[in-house]
Amino acid sequence: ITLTEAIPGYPVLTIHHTTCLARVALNGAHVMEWAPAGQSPVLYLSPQAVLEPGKPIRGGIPICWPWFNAHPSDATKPMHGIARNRPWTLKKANESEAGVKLMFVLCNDAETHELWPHGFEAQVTILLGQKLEVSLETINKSDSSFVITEALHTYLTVGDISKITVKGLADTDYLDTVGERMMRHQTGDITFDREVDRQYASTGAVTVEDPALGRIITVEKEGSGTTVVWNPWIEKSKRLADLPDEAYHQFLCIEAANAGDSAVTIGPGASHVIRTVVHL
Ligand code: TA6
Repeated sequence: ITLTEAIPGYPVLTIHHTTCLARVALNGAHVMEWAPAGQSPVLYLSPQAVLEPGKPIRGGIPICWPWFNAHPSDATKPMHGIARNRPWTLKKANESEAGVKLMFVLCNDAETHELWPHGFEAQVTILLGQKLEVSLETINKSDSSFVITEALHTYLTVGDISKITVKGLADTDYLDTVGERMMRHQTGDITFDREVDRQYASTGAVTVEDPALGRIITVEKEGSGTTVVWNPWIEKSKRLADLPDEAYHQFLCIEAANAGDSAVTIGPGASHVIRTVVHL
């Protein structure tokens, strides 16, 4: 494990382990890259990702918290909350035969209070090995309840989006946010020939079958009632400055989330954990 600041003020942990290679930015406690030993990268990182303090990274696993998408009542607040656009404190970095365990903490301060007026401690625990596990724990340090929505917004590298099959969400209801927002029902597996941006009411695992790369990626989760599936396709890719126009062919987001009906109410002193595990 080495901590470097190739970009001044932007510390990144580089992990070279027998089980995997990875990079994790302290900005956002953000897993940027992960490749199990002997495999090509599993996470997608945009070549145009902006690596600047305070800016979200396009790719890897953005931590979207304590709200998912736009702030529920104030559109001037940052998309996807306050976690991915500020530095987290590295509390632990342990190496074992199984891999590397990192633990980051974010506590409320005057800045976060401006954006989200609650007392909290958020902890991100990352296990980097043959599998990748990210857990986000929210601890309510205040004396009143609060509600969060959240997503571990995992970008997966795929060989060719038009040949991808996503299994595990058949017969599930979802909120389709493309065009007119409406509830729909998923029959059969998910394939891609247009923009897809759907919030499935599901607690189960998902598999991404990628014949072009000859592999199947499994995304398991705990503490999550929503699975978000997103590919921007052509037009939205063009609108995203930190994403090459053609990049939509090579990635897919499978996000362990809590949004809509699965928003989480956390009582004073209580805590909640959402976890995602990615493996081949
Ligand atoms: O993945 C769901 C989503 O809300 C999409 O609508 C898209 O906006 C994506 O997140 C990325 O959001 P970002 O703020 O990172 O550009």
